[in-house]
This record gives sequence, structure tokens and C-alpha cells, in this order.
Amino acid sequence: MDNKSTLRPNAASAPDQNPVMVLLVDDQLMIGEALRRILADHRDIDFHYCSDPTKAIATAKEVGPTVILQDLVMPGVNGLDLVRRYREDPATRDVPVIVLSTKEEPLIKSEAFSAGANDYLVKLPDRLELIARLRYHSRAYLNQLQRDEAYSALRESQQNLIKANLELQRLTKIDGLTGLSNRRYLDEYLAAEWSRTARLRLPLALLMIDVDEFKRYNDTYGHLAGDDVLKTVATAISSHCRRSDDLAARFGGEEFAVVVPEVSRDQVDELGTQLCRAIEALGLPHRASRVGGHVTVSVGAALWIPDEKDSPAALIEAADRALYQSKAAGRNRFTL
Ligand code: GH3
Ligand code: MG
Ligand code: MG
Ligand code: MG
Repeated sequence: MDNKSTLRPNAASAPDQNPVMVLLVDDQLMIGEALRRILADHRDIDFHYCSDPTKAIATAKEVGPTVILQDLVMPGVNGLDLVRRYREDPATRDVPVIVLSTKEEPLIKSEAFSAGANDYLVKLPDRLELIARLRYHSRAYLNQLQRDEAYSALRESQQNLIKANLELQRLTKIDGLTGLSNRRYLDEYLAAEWSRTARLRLPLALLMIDVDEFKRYNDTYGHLAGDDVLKTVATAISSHCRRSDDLAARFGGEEFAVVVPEVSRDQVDELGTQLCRAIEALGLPHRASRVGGHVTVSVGAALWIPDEKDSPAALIEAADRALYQSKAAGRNRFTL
């Protein structure tokens, strides 16, 4: 590439692919005309002119400049105040502003930069320098916009990642078939509640629920129909655990467990009895059941104020023994 052609400012060389949208705000029509002529030959530069400083912001909102050329001395409006207003308005806040002054004056320059200007040129600026600065500021502005977009895309993907992780975390606690908590989370929750209620000297209850004659159900209706029963029973169980501290879980197979902290013996009694009645009342046909014509459950519960020295396994074992008693007594019943 030869140097002369890169330095010659004409449309054909089009050295910059980014569009430069210039807005000149200057009360002197002569300046407007002069700059229009200077910039006319450049295909990448789109020139807009506003001679009325009171309309500068409105015009900027229409034009969407990538760089503003701003006169300082205008009737009725202080150019520096206008620069400050660009900085306050969200539409123009980040648009580069080149202040045009009639003289090279350090104090005015300093004030212009303090007001939020990005650059300073003396009228009438040299054509080459003006174009170079317009392109430079415009490119910096567009690059910044691109970085902002890339940044918000990054933030969005980070937020999606966080959401996905939370969802993953949630899924590790859930039983895939029934949507109740799984055994792993039940153990975790029970251990935590065991310690908490032990510390606070509060009662903790555990209910064990087992579907009656479920092997016969599968044998009669098939495993997939059996899965549907487990889902329906699970929904019925969780609808009876309305207190925020209650936790319903699939213990394994056709067995479920409910952790109920801070509860009285009467309340546990009522919950266990209700669960048996509610599931029988679902009216799910089970013609092979020796308990009756419908799907039923047996429930056992244990309740006491835990001792932190003991393990929650003791509570599970006691609830299991009560469940066995319900089975032995004929099923479809509750034992505490
Ligand atoms: P009981 O009244 O004494 O509880 O009798 P039961 O037949 O329910 O008990 P048993 O332990 O003999 O059989 C449990 C059955 O539950 C056997 C097993 O195939 C079935 N089962 C366990 N998990 C699932 C499951 O995820 N889906 C289906 N469809 N069946 C399951
Ligand atoms: Mg002026
Ligand atoms: Mg069982
Ligand atoms: Mg069973």
C-alpha cells in the first residue's frame, strides 16, 4: 500500500468502514456551510447541522450522532452548559463531543473538558485533522457500544449459567418419578431438623407410608400403571403437607416418608389418619387387593424430642416398626 493514497482524504479511499454521523451545533450558518463542504466528499461521513442551540438535544435524538461538534459562543445558550446537558441525557450521555472554539485558550479548554467534552478544536480546523478526529472519536464510541453489548450478552449468559446451576441443584434433590424430594435430600433434611429440634427441645415426627399390596397391583395392571399410582399417591401426600417445614419424600420403591417438625401427638395422629382416608378416597381401582377394591396405604409414625447424641435413624426405625404394625393389623390404617 502506498502512503500517499492512505493520506489523501477522498471518498474513493474510504479508509474507515464505520459510519461517522456528525452533528454540528453552531449558530453561524457560514461555519455550517464551510464544514458541510469540507466533509462532503467523504462517503463514510454523514453531516448534520443544527444552527439553533435550543434544538441541539432534540436534533441529536433524531440524528443519532456518533460524534458532536459543539460551538461555544452562541446567543442565549452557553456552549459548555449544553455539553453538560448532553452528559445528563441518556440519549447523548456517551456521544463524544468535540468543542469548537474561536481561539486556542488553555482556560476554556480546561473548562470544556471538565464539562464533559472529549476534544477541542479551533475554528476553522484543518480538514485532515478534523476528519481524523471525527473518525477517531466516532470509532471509539461505536467500539464502546459494541463492548457494552458484548458485556450485557456475557452477563446474560452468566445469569443463564447461574439459573442452570440452581435448576441442577434443585434436580439433585428431586425424585424423578414423583417430583417429591428424593431419599438423599430426605436424609439431609431429617439430619438438619434432628439437630435443630434437639437444640431447641422441640418434637420431631416422621411418618412412613407404604402402598398396600403393590406387587399385586403391578402384576394385575402392569408396571406403567403402577408408576401412575405412585405419582397420584405422591401428589395426595404432598397436598397434606402444607406447613412450610413439612417435607414429603419418596423413601424408595412404593414407600414414602414425611418429616414433620414442631408438631403435637394429636396433630400427627390427625395427619396419619387423614392420609389413609385421602388415598383410599382417591378411588384408584385395585381389584387384586385383599384390603378392598381400591389402592390403599399403611402408615406408621414416630414422634419425640430428639437427643443430639442419637441418630435420626432411630426415628426411621421406630416409624418403620409402627408401619409394620399397621400392616400386621390388616393394612389401610395408621399407627403411632
Ligand atoms: P404390602 O402390602 O405388604 O406392602 O405388599 P406389597 O406388595 O406392596 O409389598 P412388596 O414389598 O412385596 O412389593 C412392593 C412392590 O412395589 C414390588 C415392586 O415391584 C413395586 N415397586 C417398587 N418400586 C416401584 C416403582 O417405581 N414402580 C412400580 N410400578 N412398582 C414399584
Ligand atoms: Mg457561535
Ligand atoms: Mg414396601
Ligand atoms: Mg407395599
